[in-house]
Amino acid sequence: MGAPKTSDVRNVVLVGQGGVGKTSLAEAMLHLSGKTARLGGHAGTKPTLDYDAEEVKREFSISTSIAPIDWKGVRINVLDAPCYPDFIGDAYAAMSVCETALFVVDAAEGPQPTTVKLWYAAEDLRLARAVFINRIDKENADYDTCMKALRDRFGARLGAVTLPWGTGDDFEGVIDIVRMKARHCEGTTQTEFDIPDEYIDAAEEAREQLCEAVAEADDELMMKYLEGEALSQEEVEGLLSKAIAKRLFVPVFVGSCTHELGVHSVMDDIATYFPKPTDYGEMPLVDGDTLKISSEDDRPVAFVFKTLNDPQQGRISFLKVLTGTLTPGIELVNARTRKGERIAHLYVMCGKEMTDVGKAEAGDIIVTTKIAADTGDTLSVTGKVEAAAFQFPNSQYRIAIEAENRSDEDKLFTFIDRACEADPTMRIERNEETGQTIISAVGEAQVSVLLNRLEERTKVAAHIVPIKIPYRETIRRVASAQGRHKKQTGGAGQFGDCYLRVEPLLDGTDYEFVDEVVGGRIPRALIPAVDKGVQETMKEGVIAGYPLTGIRVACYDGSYHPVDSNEMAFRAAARIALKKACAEADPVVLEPMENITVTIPESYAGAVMGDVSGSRGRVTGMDTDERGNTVVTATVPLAELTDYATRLRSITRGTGDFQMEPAGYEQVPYDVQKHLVEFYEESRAQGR
Ligand SMILES: Nc1nc2c(ncn2[C@@H]2O[C@H](COP(=O)(O)OP(=O)(O)OP(=O)(O)O)[C@@H](O)[C@H]2O)c(=O)[nH]1
Ligand SMILES: [Mg+2]
Repeated sequence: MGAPKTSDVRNVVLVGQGGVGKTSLAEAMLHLSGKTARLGGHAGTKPTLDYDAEEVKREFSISTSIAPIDWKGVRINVLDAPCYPDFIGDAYAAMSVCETALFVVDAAEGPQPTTVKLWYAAEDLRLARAVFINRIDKENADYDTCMKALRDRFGARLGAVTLPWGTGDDFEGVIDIVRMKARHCEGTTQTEFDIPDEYIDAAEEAREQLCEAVAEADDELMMKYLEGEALSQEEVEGLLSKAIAKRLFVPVFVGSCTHELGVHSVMDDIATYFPKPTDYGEMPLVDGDTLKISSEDDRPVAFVFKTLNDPQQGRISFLKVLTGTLTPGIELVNARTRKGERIAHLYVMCGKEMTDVGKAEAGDIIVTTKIAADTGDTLSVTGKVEAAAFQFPNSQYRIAIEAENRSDEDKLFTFIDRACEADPTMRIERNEETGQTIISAVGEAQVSVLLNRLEERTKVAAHIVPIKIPYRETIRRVASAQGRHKKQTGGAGQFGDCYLRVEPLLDGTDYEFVDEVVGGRIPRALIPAVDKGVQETMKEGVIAGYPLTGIRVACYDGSYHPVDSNEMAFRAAARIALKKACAEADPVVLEPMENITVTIPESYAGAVMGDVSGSRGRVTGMDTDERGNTVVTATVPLAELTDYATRLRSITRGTGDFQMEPAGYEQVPYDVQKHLVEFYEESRAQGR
C-alpha cells in the first residue's frame, strides 16, 4: 500500500445505532476490495476490525478501527466507529477528521436514537452525509417504511442512489440509480444486468428525484432541468459530487453487509462522487482561524484524533495530516506542550495490522507509535498551529474506584491516568474532601472495560465503590457554652476554660473567629489556641462527622491557671465548648446540590420531570431548543444524581443528554439527617 495523493483520499466514518452492521459493512468492503481473503466476523471467521479482546468478548466495537480500502485508484479510509453509548466518544473524534459520515441504518428499525444524535453532531461538524440501509435480507426488512421514516426525520434532501432488488430471502442485489443497472454479486465478483422490467418504473422515478435533488447544486443546470431538458449522464454525475459536498443531497444506499450485496455501489460512489479532503476539511483553530486541508502548503501539520495504549506496541497515535507531507524521521512540535515530537515511522493501519509506509500526504489518515502527544494535540513545524478541541459527549457517569490492595493505589492511578490521556471522555481525580479516587466517564461499560484492562495488564485488581457525598454541617441558631478542660495527673496539670458563642453565618463565609475576651481573663497568647481548637473540631463536625461550615465563633470569657494552662489545654477546652454550643444551636447537615440541564425529545419530558420530583429535586424551568428538543432545568441533590447518567439513559432510551453544575449546599430533610447521624454514631461505636 503506497501513499495516496490528497485528491485520491476519501475519509468516511461509519456511524449509527449500536449493532446495525457498521463493522460488517467495513469488513465487506475489505473483502470485496481484495484486502482480506474471507469476510471477517461472519460465519466463524475472525473479525479484522473488532480485534481487541474486549470487543471479541462483548461482540461490539469499543474503539475506532481503520479499514484502508484501495478502490478504483482511490484510498478510502473507512473509520469504523463504535456507537455503543459508552464508547461513542470515538465516533465524535472520528467524525472530526472525516469529510463524510456514512450512517448505517437497520431496514426494519429506521433511524434509532443514537443515529439521530449523531446525525445532528455530523451536521454541526458540517460533514457530508450518506445512509446505508442494511439488513435488507431480513424477513422483517421494510425498505419503503424505513426510507419514509428517514425522510420524515431528516428531511427531503435524502434520495435513493440504489433500490433493493427483491427483499428478505429474495434479495438479489440492488438497482443502481446512478448507473441505471441492476447489480448482483457472487463471491467478490459483481455482475451488471439491465434493470428487470418490473423495476423500471421505480428506477425511473428514483432517477427523476435524484436529478431534481442534485440539480440544485448548479444554477445553470438547474435552469436547464427546470425547462424540461434532460441532463446528460456526465452532468448528473458532476452534480451528484457537488451536491454531496455542498450537503444539498444525502445519498441513500441499500443492501446487506453479510451477503455483501449493495456494497459495490457504496464503494464505487465513495471513490467517484464523495468529497475529497480538500472539498471540506477546514479545521477550526484555537486562535479562531481555520486551517484548510492542503497539499500545497508544504509545512506539515498533523492532528492526533485518537490514541491507543497497546500492550505490545505501546502508544499508538492516529493522525490526520492537515497540510504538507509527513515522512518518517520528521521532527514536529506539539502546540500544547511546546515539546518536540519525532515521528520515527508511519504506518497504514488495517484493524490491528500495521504496514510501514514512506510518507503520508495532506488529507490522509495515518498511524505512528511512541510519540508523547495526547488525543486532541496538534503537531507542526513551528508548534504554533493548534486545532480547537473537538466536540465530545458528556462524561457525566461518575464512580469511585479502589484497588483491592491499598498498596496498589499508585499503580492504579498511573495506569488509569494514562488511559485518560488517551481518551478525552474519561477523567480521573482525587477528591480531597472524601479521599476517594473518582473516575468520570460516559458510562458503566467504559469503566468496566478499563478495570478489566487494568487487571489484565498490571495485575492490579480494583472495584467500583459508591461515591461519598461531601456533606457538611452547620447551625441554625445562636447558642453559647462553656468548655472546661482540667486534668491533674501527679505533676504538672492541664487547665483550660473558655466560653464560646456560636452564630450562623448566612453570607456564605465559612468561618470567623472573634476574640471578645476582656480584662485578660484568658491570656492573649492563648487565644489562638482557642481558635485552633475550634478549627480542628470543625473539620470533624459536631453531629455526623462532616465538616462544620458557615459559623462565627466568639470567645467571650474564660479563666486560666498560671502554671497548668497551656496551648493544648485551651485547644481541648475549645473543643468541648464548641461541641456543647453547637448541640444547642440547632445543628443541621447540608448536602451539595446540582443544577441540571436535561435535553430530551419532548415525549420524555414528563418522565424526566417525574424523576426529578422523585429525587428530592425541583424543576426550575422548561424550554424548547432549536431542534425541537425539550430542555428541562432542575435543582437536585448530588446524592440523588450519582447514577443519573445510567438512569437518564434508561428513562429516555439513550436519547437524553444532561449537564450539571454545582449549585451550593442545602439543608437535608430531617429523615436523611437522622439516617446520616445514626450511621455516623454506629461507625464510631464500631471504631470505624
Ligand atoms: N442478516 C444480516 N445480519 C447482519 C447484516 N449486517 C450485519 N449483520 C449482523 O449484525 C450483527 C452486528 O453487526 P456489527 O457489524 O458488529 O454491528 P456494528 O454496527 O458494528 O455494531 P457496534 O460496533 O457494536 O455498534 C452481527 O451479528 C452481524 O453479523 C446484514 O446485512 N444482514
Ligand atoms: Mg462495530
